[in-house]
Amino acid sequence: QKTITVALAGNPNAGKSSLFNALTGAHQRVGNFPGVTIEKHEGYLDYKGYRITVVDLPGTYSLTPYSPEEIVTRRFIIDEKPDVVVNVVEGTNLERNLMLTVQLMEMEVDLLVALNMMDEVEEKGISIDLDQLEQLFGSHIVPISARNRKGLDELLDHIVSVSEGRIEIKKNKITFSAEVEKAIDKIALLLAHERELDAAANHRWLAIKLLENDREVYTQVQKFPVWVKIELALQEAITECGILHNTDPEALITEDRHAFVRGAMQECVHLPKATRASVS
Ligand code: GDP
Ligand code: K
Repeated sequence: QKTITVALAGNPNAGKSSLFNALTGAHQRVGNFPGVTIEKHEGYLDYKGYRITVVDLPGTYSLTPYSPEEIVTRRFIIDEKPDVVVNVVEGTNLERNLMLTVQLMEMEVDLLVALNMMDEVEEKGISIDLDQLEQLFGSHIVPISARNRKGLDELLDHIVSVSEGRIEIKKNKITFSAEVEKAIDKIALLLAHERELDAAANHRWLAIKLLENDREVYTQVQKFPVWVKIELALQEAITECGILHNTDPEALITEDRHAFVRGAMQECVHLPKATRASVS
């Protein structure tokens, strides 16, 4: 039987467990992620000739290594290489949720966005320009309501299409500030020439993480001969960002992500016009 592995990622309360339950029903088991006490919920369903395994990753706001949830999430994505990552996003709380979407985008995975709580989005009269949002994020966006089991077949069809390569995920990249981009390019190139690094490693992502002072990635890369040169490039980036922006690369990267998300919100999301109070 053909198989597809799907990982669900999203902010706490985005509706991941609801979606997980709606998809896998009784076919679930609970284990642990390696090395941590975080529960791993795994289940499966059979759909159009595929056995689709669904792993519910812990809820996270970010992909920094500052909480076990975040470490588990990104390790799973990097090490287990799920065929599709479904980012469950709360449609009524898009701005905060899209900050994680951006970071998943940076991992250059095959990403689908399940825009959840569409019932509430409609009830509140929020309009979301899905086409434009897809353009900006380079991922397909599937509106769903996990609690009402709406849009699930569309989501599953998308999952199958992505895994069969019939839907192309554009893997858009955010453009960070010029000094950060320069440093990313330099460090990524150094990493590309490091023979000791795993051939499948994502150089751009590692470079971004190093500029963010990511201690996990630091530990990983520090043992390579190329580290001396990377350290110089990092120092140079810190100096330049200090002179030009009065801040460090880490803060600049976060600001740039926020700016990207805010721009997307302005372009794509329209809150209802204030309705006149009824006189009843
Ligand atoms: P998780 O933390 O991401 O696993 O989120 P849950 O699945 O526990 O959902 C968080 C809350 O949102 C719960 O109260 C759910 O009942 C509710 N919820 C989930 N999906 C939907 C939906 O499509 N529409 C609405 N209105 N509520 C939802
Ligand atoms: K929950």
